[in-house]
Amino acid sequence: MKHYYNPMSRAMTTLWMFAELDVEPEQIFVDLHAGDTATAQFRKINPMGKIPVLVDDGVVITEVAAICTYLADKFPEKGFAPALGSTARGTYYRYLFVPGTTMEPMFTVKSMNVGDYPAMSAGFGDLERCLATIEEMTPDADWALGAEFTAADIVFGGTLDFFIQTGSLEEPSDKQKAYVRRLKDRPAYQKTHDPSWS
Ligand SMILES: N[C@@H](CCC(=O)N[C@@H](CS)C(=O)NCC(=O)O)C(=O)O
Repeated sequence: MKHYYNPMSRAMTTLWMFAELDVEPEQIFVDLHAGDTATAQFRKINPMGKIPVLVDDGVVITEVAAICTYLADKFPEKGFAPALGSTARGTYYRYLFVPGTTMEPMFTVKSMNVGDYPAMSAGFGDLERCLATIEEMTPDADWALGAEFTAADIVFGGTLDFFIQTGSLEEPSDKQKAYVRRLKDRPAYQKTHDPSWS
């Protein structure tokens, strides 16, 4: 498996996933400032010119959530995904999908100071609804699915951490801060995140 990454990017979440699984792929450092994602060679792998990218047996997997979901399924013995067909699986998918479909576009729109837009037709709604969703989904204790830590925490928790750290989520609640603290206490998080992120 080849993992295209840069530790100061969203690829820190897939790096973290590998560390949680205790799996070591071939790591390919991508220098964002040197324009590595704009080369014809890289665009052939990912036309979006984005990292992280995972290549497994010639198959290209892009998107943080897709890579984490794929890895959780590839190493079922590590217990990072609930059983197929269980109701927990439904909750799990929600935590995997909301970051990319709702949190990412909402905070991007917020950072761009876009004026009025039709929130009813925008899939990510408006900031108030998005913040309420994040608050409701943030676990009071333990992890997204209860006692078991899963890829849902890496994708949802990693995205929450990212937007708190970048200041996009301006006033995290006590519950959100406590959840992110629990994530940061994990050895695999500490191994893969620059100390300035802690
Ligand atoms: N939706 C993508 C976003 C990935 C992303 O935005 N990556 C940024 C770094 S944080 C990137 O590769 N930017 C390089 C570029 O656009 O050239 C995912 O979830 O993987």
